[in-house]
Amino acid sequence: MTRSDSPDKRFLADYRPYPFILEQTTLSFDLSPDATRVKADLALKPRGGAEDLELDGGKDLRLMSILVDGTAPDPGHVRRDGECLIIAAAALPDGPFTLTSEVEIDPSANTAFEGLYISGGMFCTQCEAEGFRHITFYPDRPDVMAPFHVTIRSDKPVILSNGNPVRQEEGLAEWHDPWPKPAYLFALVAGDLVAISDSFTTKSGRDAALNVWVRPGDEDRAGFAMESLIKSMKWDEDVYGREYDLDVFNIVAVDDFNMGAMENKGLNIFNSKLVLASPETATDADYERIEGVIAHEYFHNWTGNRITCRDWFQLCLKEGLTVFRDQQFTSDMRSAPVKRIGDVQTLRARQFREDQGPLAHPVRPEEYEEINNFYTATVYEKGAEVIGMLKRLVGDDGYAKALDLYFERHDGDAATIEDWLKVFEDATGRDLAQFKRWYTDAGTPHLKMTEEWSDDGRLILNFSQHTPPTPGQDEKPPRVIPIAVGLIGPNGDEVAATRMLEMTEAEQSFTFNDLGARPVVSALRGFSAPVILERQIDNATRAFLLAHDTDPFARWEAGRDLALSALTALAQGQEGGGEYVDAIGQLAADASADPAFRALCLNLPGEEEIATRLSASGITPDPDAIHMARNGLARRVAEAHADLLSSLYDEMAVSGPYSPDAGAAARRALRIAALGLLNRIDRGDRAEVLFGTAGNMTERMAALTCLIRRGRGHAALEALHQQFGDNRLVMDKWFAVQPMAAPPEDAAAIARRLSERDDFDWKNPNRFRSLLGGLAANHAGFHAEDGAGYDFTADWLMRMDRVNPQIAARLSTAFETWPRYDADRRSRARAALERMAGMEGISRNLREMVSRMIA
Ligand code: 0A1
Ligand code: ZN
Repeated sequence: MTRSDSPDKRFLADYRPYPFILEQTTLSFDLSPDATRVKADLALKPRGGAEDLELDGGKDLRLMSILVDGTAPDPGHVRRDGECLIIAAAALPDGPFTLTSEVEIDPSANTAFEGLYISGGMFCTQCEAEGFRHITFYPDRPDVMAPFHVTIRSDKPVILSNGNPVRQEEGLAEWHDPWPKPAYLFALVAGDLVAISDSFTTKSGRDAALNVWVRPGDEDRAGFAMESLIKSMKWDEDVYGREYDLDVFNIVAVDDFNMGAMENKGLNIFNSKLVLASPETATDADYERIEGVIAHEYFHNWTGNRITCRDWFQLCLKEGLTVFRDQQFTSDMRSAPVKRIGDVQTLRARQFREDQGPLAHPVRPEEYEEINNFYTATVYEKGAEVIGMLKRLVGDDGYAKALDLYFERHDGDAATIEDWLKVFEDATGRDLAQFKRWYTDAGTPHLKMTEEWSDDGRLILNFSQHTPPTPGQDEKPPRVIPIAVGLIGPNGDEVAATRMLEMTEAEQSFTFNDLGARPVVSALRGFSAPVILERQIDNATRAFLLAHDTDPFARWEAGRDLALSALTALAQGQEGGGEYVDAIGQLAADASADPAFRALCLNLPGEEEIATRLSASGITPDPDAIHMARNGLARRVAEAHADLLSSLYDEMAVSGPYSPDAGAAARRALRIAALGLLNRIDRGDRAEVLFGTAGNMTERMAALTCLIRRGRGHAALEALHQQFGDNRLVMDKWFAVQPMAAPPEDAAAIARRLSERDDFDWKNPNRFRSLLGGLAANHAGFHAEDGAGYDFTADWLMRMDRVNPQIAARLSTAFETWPRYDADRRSRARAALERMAGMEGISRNLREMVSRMIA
């Protein structure tokens, strides 16, 4: 694709600095639901020669006036061109000047939740990536940074913006943010809010007031978010030496939010599901996620805000690094091995899936049509993996040195991946030219390993790497792959501790000498690189590793492999599973192992993962066969270990008041894993008792899921609705679990019935995601042979696209695996995609996604 024949695309290669320097941004808001006035004074200075001034501004901005140094320019020098306002160079002075504009906007009509909008009567904003252009005319690009001074008039009692408060009086607030920032970090909130408050003193003695703002009535569910914030602030000082830099840090919870949360400077705005938690309404997973996302947004203050991205192609610069940091934080707060295993599961479920399909793209893409479509698992999660690999290659000290240099050298900058890698090169003396391919080349490498043993005690490991082509990238030169390997002797003792092999060639061998007896190889320990490891290994060896490996990830992986090899065989009508059933029983009985680890091992791989494994080996997955194979194996585990599971279920009950800490959550996780298996043979009796007696949402949701799976969910669903009908977050779970746990053949019909309810408030992103995401999570249901899952999803995506294109585009990824299924399913999925593509007035967001998927 060349640039000239794709005018809708943006290309990394076209980057050019903004021709003006923005020295100061002064904004004044007069808030009103349908006629908000925004006045902007921009202190600008030309960088060099005479250039037209181009400002971004959506068609939804009503321009009331425009002045250059206080005077209206000749109307012939001002024009609007698409999403731009252009002031001709002829109308501008040679030196510094102030551009003043006034616009009117209608927040009440903003259903896309981008820019200034209203949620539950509260004014709030979302400006990343390009929302600010729906607020005022502005150079809306991350490399244009300025200090902001903001005055807001509103009758709302609480009025917030970025930075430090300057003036607060009835009907008016003034905020000043001294740290230069790009427009995407701007935020404003005005509403009837209450705060829970605390404070933090940084290590150099600066006091910061902390507030978590929620709607009145929600205060008692905000405490955990505050605790998480304080832990994050402390951790970033201890581990990265990063201090907070303003007098206040505000967090606001809003009900209508397209994503998880947003790191606006000093004023983080959160989806309320990532703030509000109580034992009765939130699960252990919700608590862990809240802690992690609060940390993530806080960590952005340095990795994202103090150092931002030069352009949106560099998104992984802030996101990959900040995800990496929040993963480190969670490992420190909870169990590091369990966190690592969870992260790998997510990576495989979301990023490997993306990489294997039509939406594959590099961690740093080189072109896009709609940047909001690139907030992906590849940019975020693979971006974090790439940093993990860098750290493994340069070592902990090298990483610490490089990060210190990064903060020192780039504070206040809008930086690039080149800057990032240069810092590592300068701090450690390493050449990272080949490593950079992890950023530029899409696709998941397949890493093949074979062993050669000779009786003189020598073991040779032969590796070869190969990355399948991805859209627009046929050739994949070899990458640097850190492969962590350990060796286990036949008696189960480790005979060689973890060694980091550094593969740089397409094929490469590594030798281990002086070994007494042939060891078992524990490869890719800690998941040292985001690759697909292919090795010849029999089930006995897998079971041996599951019993003896000293690396918890590799140990879990051995069990996973055992399960997957059984499930893929069963799904193809072959025999299998005996070794898995035996080995898993031993592990479940091992009281010395962390309950969370045992729970992870007891949970069978999901149907989606089985399908992915089959298709990676060139086999067309049959969703119904997979569903039956998985059910069958789970039932065999339950039958073989009924007594053990039943005693685990009883023993793991946690007494006393609920605590979301890792220890208690681990016990509940194991208890629930046992329940899920026992549910296959006890007709749902345990689940029914648990649903009625549990005092926490973790166990109640698990019990509810079990009941639905046994066709006994009706009364429990009624009861939950009775109790929590007015709690949006609980009702989101209620909407999600029904299509998710339904028998595949009913899933689409159930989703459709739910979508007809009055309380299916579909314009609320959480509610929409619950229902459509719930169906998409039911693998055999979404991919039902008659196409009902595809049709239902396409119908609603088209409806949503007119209201909120970002959400429609995001959920369209339900279709991203369609090319791997059989011809019938493919033609039904393609028809649904084509129906969407042909929709009149389709948004740029959805159009880009659908056309990439059909291409
Ligand atoms: N930067 C945020 C993610 C985010 C991106 C886009 C949004 O609106 C379109 C909202 C949030 C983060 O990484 O948490
Ligand atoms: Zn982020």
